[in-house]
Amino acid sequence: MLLRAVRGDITRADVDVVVNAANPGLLGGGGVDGAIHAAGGPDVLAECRALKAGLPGGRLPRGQAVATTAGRLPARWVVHTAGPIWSADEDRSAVLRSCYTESLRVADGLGARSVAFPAISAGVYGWPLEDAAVQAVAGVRAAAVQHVQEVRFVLFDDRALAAFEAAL
Ligand code: AR6
Repeated sequence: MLLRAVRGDITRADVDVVVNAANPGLLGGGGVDGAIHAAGGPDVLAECRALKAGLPGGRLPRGQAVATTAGRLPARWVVHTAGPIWSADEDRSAVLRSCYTESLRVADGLGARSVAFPAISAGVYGWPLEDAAVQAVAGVRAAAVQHVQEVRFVLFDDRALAAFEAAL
């Protein structure tokens, strides 16, 4: 797998799979989740609703991942994962790494060759950016894949890009 970091808007990424930093309720939100649903359109939300109906308690456990098609996005699929909320008292980093490993497992199962990730948990969920980047790279490197050849971290600003470049 080739791993690289670029600056940009993930909704415009020309890849097979875009990973969404969602929440366990799966029905959209702010940040990158809001941007993916806005750009992807109502079909993505409708598929999320259907997936949610099949989950225990209607919730996706943090660190796990599910796939929908990508609606109007250039990508073919969106893989939705719910990151952990940052805690200074509890080490939740295994859950954050799992978001990356599980998302890649799901993407690989779809036959995806290229996957774009945002900086999961590094926005609303408050994870310190430098460590979010370290966990992201570790989570990706822990994945065993057959089809995925490229993992692209698509970062919204220069600070996030610098953090991921350092982690890589
Ligand atoms: N492209 C790439 N990165 C983006 C984009 C974009 N279009 N928009 C934002 N980012 P966040 P979280 C960056 O808050 O911390 C939602 O309400 C952003 O700058 O989107 O996992 C969900 O529904 C930051 O670096 O995700 C959940 O409730 C990174 O994406 C909650 O927020 C992640 O920020 C998830 O919080």
